[in-house]
Amino acid sequence: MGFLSAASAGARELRVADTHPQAYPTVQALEHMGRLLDERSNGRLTLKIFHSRVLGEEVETIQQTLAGALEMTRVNLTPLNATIPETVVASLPFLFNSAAHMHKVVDGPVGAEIGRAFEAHGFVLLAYYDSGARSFYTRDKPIQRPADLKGLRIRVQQSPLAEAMVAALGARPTPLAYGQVAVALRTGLIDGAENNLPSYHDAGHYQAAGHYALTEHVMAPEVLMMSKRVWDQLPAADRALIRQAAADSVPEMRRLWAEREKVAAQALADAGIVPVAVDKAPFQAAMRPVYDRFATTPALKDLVRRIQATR
Ligand code: GTR
Repeated sequence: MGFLSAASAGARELRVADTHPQAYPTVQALEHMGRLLDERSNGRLTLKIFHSRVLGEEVETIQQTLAGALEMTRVNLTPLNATIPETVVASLPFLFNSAAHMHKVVDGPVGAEIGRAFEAHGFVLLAYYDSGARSFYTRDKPIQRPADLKGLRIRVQQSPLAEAMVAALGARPTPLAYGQVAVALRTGLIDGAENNLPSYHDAGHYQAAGHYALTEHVMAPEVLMMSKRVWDQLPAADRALIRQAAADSVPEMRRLWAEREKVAAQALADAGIVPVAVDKAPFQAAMRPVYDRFATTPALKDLVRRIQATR
């Protein structure tokens, strides 16, 4: 008995939630991280992954993580906008001009600064993961210019910024949890939504909304974060192991993501869906008031400027 309790001293299972199913790259990256942590701690630190939103939608797992009832969650940056003001910056439309630009920013000083801002709000940022670019898709008619969105009910993530972005394009923003989008599209509660190709395909949204316009308006990354309440109770050596395993899951995630973007495009083509290129300039021009409304403080404006200057 004495031996057993000594051997398991400090053992800790860290629960992590993800909205996506097991085969999705974010969950695969968490599995990779879990293997690294397990190996490097000799089985003392383990990840228990709750995928397929069994612990709830993103706004719920964010709250559970804040409370310390859940150790970690993997969410997109945008549903954090109302909680962590600095996340707004990286969720702004047409801010990143490529995946390479986004990588350079999140891997550099601006990414670290946004990461530190999580701590003032009860979270510890462990990793930025890829999320490609989000584009609009619709049920009934294709979108070629902003005027085509006029009056349409477009689902957005639960974020004031996401709502304002869609409103600035003349559509009616409809905030819904991710798990409700497929049914809302099927039943006609909404006319369209916006997401990257892997999510559009994986969640079956393409089955109801077959017109995908390549607006590529938002490139907000995914984030893996931990509850600061839990973090503060961990020994420094365990924190270092967790940070390192999370960092080491990033290259794996990038590889899986690039692969998945191709697989999704092919599967969609097989289903007869070909994303259509659009002129992005008028979409981008419509976003000026959104920048004015959300990048308000000198600190936020400075982050925007530094991201734009990152080459
Ligand atoms: C996906 C993202 C999810 C979730 C979803 C959404 O691209 O990976 O974490 O935020 O979008 O639109 O709700």
